[in-house]
Amino acid sequence: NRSINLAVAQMGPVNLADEKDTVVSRLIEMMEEAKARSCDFVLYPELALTTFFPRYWVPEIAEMDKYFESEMPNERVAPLFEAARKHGIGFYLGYAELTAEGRRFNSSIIVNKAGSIIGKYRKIHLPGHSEYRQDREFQHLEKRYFQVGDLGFGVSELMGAKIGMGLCNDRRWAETYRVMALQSADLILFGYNTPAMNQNAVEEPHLKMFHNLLSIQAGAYQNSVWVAAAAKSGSEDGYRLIGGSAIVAPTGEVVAKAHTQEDEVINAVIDLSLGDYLKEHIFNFDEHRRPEHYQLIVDR
Ligand code: CDT
Repeated sequence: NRSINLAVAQMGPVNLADEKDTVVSRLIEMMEEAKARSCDFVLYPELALTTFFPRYWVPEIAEMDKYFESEMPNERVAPLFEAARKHGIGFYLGYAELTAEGRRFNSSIIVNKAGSIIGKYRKIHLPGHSEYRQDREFQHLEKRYFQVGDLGFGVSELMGAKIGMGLCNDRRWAETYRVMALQSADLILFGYNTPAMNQNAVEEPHLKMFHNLLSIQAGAYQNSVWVAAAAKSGSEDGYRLIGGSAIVAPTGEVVAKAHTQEDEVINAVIDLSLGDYLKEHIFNFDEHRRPEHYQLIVDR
């Protein structure tokens, strides 16, 4: 059978004062834990190398450049790529990307067991706003610091699987999963940073975790795919992020879940054939989808 021993490396907080070298050491430590459990692949969070800086407003966007990577790999993250080669483990890493033309993206990559980048994604559903908002207790400035991704939702072939990527807010949108499932994705990976505090007063705090799990469980089931999501969690300089990193089967069932808000590795051996009966029957796309009635979805 086709299977992958998949690790999800949830991270505790990264504070403003934390150096990237220290963060990379934490990532390597979790990779070693994954290696000790014979894992093939490690999923790290969104913006894994830095604090979740879009919560801070600065007048000049270039003031945020220190949080961006203008090369990948680069000197500071090279030890992570070396560790992947040494241990024979692939990984997904979320980071802020600054291109040579000065474009900024919230990006993720898939790196294979030989330490080579084989897939790249730039976040498409950017939440929040682009200007400082006085009416908000908490800023969420992803629309200020990042452009909408221009690479679409693709899939990469690795470990005998078709693997797709999204980042954080993408996991809440049905279209994200469906576009990749239509390319026969077996596994969809997300890194996330979800603030624990209410952005609007009407939402109960417990709904943050409910909606996190609801989204990835529904996405998995309705598309017959495995879904894994890795949080950056805990209190970053007083701003709390939810944990709840999880691995979800194509049945929609959670098969592994983090229980802390710290650096924590969870893993599961995922059988890539598990969703086959769903793909053949209830979610047989060719048999049962009716795209001629879905036009509105792409028209607006
Ligand atoms: N990082 C990220 O995309 N976070 C969003 C917060 C939405 S509230 C503005 C999320 O969907 O979890």
